[in-house]
Amino acid sequence: MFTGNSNFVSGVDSAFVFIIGISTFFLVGITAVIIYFIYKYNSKRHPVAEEIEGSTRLEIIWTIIPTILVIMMFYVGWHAYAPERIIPKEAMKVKVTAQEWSWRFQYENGKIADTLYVPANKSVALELNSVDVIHSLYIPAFRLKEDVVPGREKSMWFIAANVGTYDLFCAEYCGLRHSYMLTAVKVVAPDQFNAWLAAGPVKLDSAAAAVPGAQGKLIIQSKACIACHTMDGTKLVGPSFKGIYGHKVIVETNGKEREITVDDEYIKRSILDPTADVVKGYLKGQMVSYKGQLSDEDIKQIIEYIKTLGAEK
Ligand code: HEC
Ligand SMILES: [Cu+2]
Repeated sequence: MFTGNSNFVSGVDSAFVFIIGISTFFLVGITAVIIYFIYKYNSKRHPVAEEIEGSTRLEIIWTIIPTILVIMMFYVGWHAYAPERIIPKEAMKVKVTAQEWSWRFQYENGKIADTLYVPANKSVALELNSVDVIHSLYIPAFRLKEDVVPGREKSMWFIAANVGTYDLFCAEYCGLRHSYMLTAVKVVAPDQFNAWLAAGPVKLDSAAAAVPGAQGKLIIQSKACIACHTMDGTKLVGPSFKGIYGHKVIVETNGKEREITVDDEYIKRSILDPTADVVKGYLKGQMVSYKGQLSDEDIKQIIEYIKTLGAEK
């Protein structure tokens, strides 16, 4: 259908090569003339300065030729970039939420993932939202980059040509863990994509699922909880899950501090209503509710997993 990994690659690459080509030609040409003049008009050879008249012919040439070249560069660039603004109506919509410091992709059926799954050879439109600062969604292999600005509706689209995995990351320095905003676009065959979309959160086969907490770990990874929570005791945006189960934690409830023990009910409340009990030392409102995105069964699995994460804090 087209060369390169997306429908925009050949246009953007041609514009790039064209402009770099012209620039290189002039860089080499002008440098050569400078060196030649340094030699030719050296003061030893030309001790007396000489006055020269202007040359109308030369001036016309060096005005017209660069003007034509600049217009050609504009045309090549326009031709490559203008189609990025025309989003096809039939494109599959994915809502993208950027947040310090993760990406969330939500599909029309409500499925949420931290990796952008797309079918090959189908137009995909990304609706870009930021809940905090300015981020920038960059997929180098597709030659696509667009700022994600809070309070502004922005979008981008593409057709991925080849099955494969490509980097997707934030290209706008957005704070301390900006570099954590690295994930992938997974381009898969259309029937494989439909199967993925129809399936709920990823399920393990029975042998792997028998390991305590295995399913919960997968959910925590696929729902991007790990953008803010670690399993090894390191604090990120939120507290680490290591050793919290069965231990006491100081939370603020309705403005009052109280001590509670982490149990099933507390974890469930933390996930569905994160602002009810805010862990001391962390900011209220950083974590958003996962109501409607996680089933009771998912939450049970997450709790099973947290239980396996060591006892010491
Ligand atoms: C944007 C960052 C962010 C994401 C994403 C996030 N959380 Fe949180 N989480 C926090 C913060 C901040 C706190 C502490 C403040 C509070 O209690 O609201 C917290 C608190 C918690 C607590 C209570 C921990 C304790 O030590 O008492 C649990 C349990 C929890 N989160 C689970 C989850 C799960 C499960 C997910 C994914 C489905 C998730 N979080 C996604 C930021 C996040
Ligand atoms: Cu960012």
